[in-house]
Amino acid sequence: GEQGYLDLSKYILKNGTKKHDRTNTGTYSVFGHQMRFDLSEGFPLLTTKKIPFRLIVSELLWFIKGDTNIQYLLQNNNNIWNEWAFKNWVDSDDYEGPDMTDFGIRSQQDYEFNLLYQEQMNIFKENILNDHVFAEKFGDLGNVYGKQWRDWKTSQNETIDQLKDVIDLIRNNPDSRRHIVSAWNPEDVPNMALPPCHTLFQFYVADGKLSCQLYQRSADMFIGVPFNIASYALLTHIIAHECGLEAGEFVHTLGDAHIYTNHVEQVKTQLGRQTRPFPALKINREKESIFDFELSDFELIGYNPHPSIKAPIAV
Ligand code: THF
Repeated sequence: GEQGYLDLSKYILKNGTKKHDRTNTGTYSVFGHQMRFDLSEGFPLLTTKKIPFRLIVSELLWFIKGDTNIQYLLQNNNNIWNEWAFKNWVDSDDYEGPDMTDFGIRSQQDYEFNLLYQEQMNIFKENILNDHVFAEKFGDLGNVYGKQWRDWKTSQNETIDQLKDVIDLIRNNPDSRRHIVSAWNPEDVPNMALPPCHTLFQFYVADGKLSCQLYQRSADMFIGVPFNIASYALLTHIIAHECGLEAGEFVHTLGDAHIYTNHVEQVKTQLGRQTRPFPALKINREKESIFDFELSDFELIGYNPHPSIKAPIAV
């Protein structure tokens, strides 16, 4: 449950190795850890800080659609992937504004620069929303999750719909040990804005319940992990619904589990809070296929979290 998440955060602060990382922020890091969430005990949306559930739903629906363009996210007022698409634009020959090299780290350290950055980001978002040609060129993150889940390209120039296939296999052969979806496509990794952090997941059926285990190679404990837990819990619920099963457990296995050095104070604030009961998830049971769900088909009952805690995202 949530305590397992808090215990790991505490452990990383105390025992993590200080490591340098791609984003030049610096992290405290440990390698190899597992958390378990029993989905029959409630929906695992953290209560020690408020997590915006609607962002988790729209991101998951975006993956399920096989979409890789942030235009859909922006249309749903979801900004969580903006920085990675923005980077493609400011690195391109089409970009004519002020220099945005290392905008992630500079926007946190330099107030004047941050104003320029916000201005360019707003222009970027407007263009993505209102200019289709621009959106096609710069809104696309490359062959990220949605592409690999729904439209994996084979060497024979065919495509594999891993998500549809895994659902068919769960229904037709629930005892199979091959209920796997991989987002890690080694040949395609260079063609992605960011190689997948949630690398591979497996489903498991026993006693009429569907469980899911995720292997996450890189885990941003404070910002990303609460989203990732809720996202895979939601995916497990809707696939269980489609297959006529109950939701079992979500098992979350982490590779490099880290806390960014500029999240330490926020983590300490969170660790000082008492956990509350998880909410319940209500889904529109009239929808039969996971490919038909929309934002309005999901509702949380009894989510009463502590206030949100702001933290900068490392780009
Ligand atoms: N990069 C890094 N450094 N950490 C990540 O967790 C991460 N992801 C995705 C891709 N790259 C990553 C992006 N997911 C937020 C949440 C999830 C994200 C990115 C950003 C975020 O800013 N959350 C805020 C709320 C934002 C809002 O309200 O608009 C928060 O406080 O939780 C992990 O897969």
